[in-house]
Amino acid sequence: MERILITGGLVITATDEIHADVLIDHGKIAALASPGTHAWSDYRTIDATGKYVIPGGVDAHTHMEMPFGGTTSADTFETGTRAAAWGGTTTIVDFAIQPRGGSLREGLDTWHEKAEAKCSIDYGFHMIMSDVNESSLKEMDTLVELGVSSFKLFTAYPGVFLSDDGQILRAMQRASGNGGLVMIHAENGLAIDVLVEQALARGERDPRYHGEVRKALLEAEATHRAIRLSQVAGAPVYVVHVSAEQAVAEIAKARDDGLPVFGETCPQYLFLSTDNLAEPDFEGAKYVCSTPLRPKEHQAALWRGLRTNDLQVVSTDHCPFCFKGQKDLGIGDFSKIPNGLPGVENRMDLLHQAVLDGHISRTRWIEIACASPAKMFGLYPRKGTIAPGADADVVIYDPTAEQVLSVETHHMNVDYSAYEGKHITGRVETVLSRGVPVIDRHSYVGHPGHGTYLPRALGHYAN
Ligand code: DUC
Ligand code: ZN
Ligand code: ZN
Ligand code: ZN
Repeated sequence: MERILITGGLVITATDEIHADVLIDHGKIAALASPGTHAWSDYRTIDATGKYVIPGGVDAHTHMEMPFGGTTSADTFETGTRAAAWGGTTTIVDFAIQPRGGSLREGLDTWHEKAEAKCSIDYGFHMIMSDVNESSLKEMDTLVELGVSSFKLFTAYPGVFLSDDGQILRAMQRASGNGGLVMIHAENGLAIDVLVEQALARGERDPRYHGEVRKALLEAEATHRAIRLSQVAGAPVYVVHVSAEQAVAEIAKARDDGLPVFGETCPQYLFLSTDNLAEPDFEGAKYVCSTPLRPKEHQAALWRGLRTNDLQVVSTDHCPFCFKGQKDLGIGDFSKIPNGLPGVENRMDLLHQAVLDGHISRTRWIEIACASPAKMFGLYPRKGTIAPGADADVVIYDPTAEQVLSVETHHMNVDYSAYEGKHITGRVETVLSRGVPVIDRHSYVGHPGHGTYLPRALGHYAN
């Protein structure tokens, strides 16, 4: 059916809440109309009475099929994008990885092969630069032209991903010329490696020590350094997966000084803590990710940052590893636990719960989960809003349905839920991707290959 009319719902965008009918034609939003004023004769109706009509979620940070620590993240593009759709996300931006000693183009080609004809929803790529040199710096310009307009660099993981300050400065200078955005994984990886070695020598081997050696101060230090380098380069910077209160403070200070500095946090830092990392019988390994979970006291600063727009985006850093067969690589040595948490399916629900818990408003929910990531990464207004001309990526969300998050009911290809047993009020009912149903009243009706590659424009960031 090419024409769809969604009637009776409350349409929520980053800026407005209005009772309106949504008219969809040929995969695009055609119009928003006063309820009952539609003029079409040939269309399918979706009754959204009592429901929210929201833009599909934009998850700007996922790792499908990512090689890490001798294993590979458990969701493929097929399983991961299907799970995303179940959770009301209709766009992901995943991270292609430049092989060390190889080119950006090689990395991009590899990720295209992984994703091609597999995705249920639309997808784009960022590029992880693990080898900054003359030739990869030049290649950044080409990548921007190919729609890969953002580049992740690491101050962590020496020998694998770490770039030194000179390399980071050069990449930022290049981005300042070509309009690309440098994203930084900010943790002082060299200092962390010293602390890892010392902890293991003391016999500290359990998952909870992962949180102790990856210190908040070392996240704050690397965040500060990235901000200063970006200032010298005259380039914007986007700090990924911010978890420490002190790192939020660095970003807030820079923004108060008028610098184009942006921050992302993730649901795991808002809802989980070092209490989870300390779970007995190696269960803490389920919660090992980097940056690490922090003591609960950090959460207030993250919520505040989201309210004050010192943090602009919540994405998942979805990087699932099974407890059995993957996380257990680190039994007896926490530093060998593959880093990452599953979450691509849970983000929209957890943030809706945050609305009910009083942390954020409904429009802010849509802003941090849909509109801001789309703007930041050159997908707006095609993605992230409900407005004439936008892709009809639309979620019918039931704000009163009750659900309990569990491995028994989730669709991610991983043998545990990081939020097992958590009660959520609110549930995705129907999901359209470019006007095509992917989830229809709690049934998956999509197919691999519906999702298309999204070449992205340059981001437009409003400070
Ligand atoms: N952090 C994770 O937790 N997983 C993948 C890479 C990263 O930086
Ligand atoms: Zn038609
Ligand atoms: Zn990272
Ligand atoms: Zn990541």
